[in-house]
Amino acid sequence: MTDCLFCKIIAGDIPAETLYQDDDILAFRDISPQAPQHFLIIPKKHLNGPAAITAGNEELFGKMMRVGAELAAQNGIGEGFRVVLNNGEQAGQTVFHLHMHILGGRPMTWPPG
Ligand code: IU
Repeated sequence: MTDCLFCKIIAGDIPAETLYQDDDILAFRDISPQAPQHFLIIPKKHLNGPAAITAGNEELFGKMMRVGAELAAQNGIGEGFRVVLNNGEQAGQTVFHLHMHILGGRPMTWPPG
């Protein structure tokens, strides 16, 4: 999508600190970290959000989670990290390209705000 900020990151038109990429996914540090470690895993194919995961693309979601957990371990938070997926404005989604937040490096509280 031409007006999608994360598609522009994938295309290299907007800079990001990349942690990992392959043909399917890209991982990069969040520009406004909410914890000492905060990065995002996104599919290279544009999907609006978690609700766009279907039986036809669920393997992609599994890969996002596997790579997210591996990156958590590589960045020293493998024993304690939070996974966040916001779907829709009411849930706090601001970028409408599916992304998995991985956060860690500080104590987390529950429930989230
Ligand atoms: P949300 O789940 O849609 O609220 O999260 C979007 C995240 O994308 C948010 O944490 C932003 O800081 C982050 N982000 C980014 O890392 N780089 C960018 O260029 C833009 C947003 I725009």
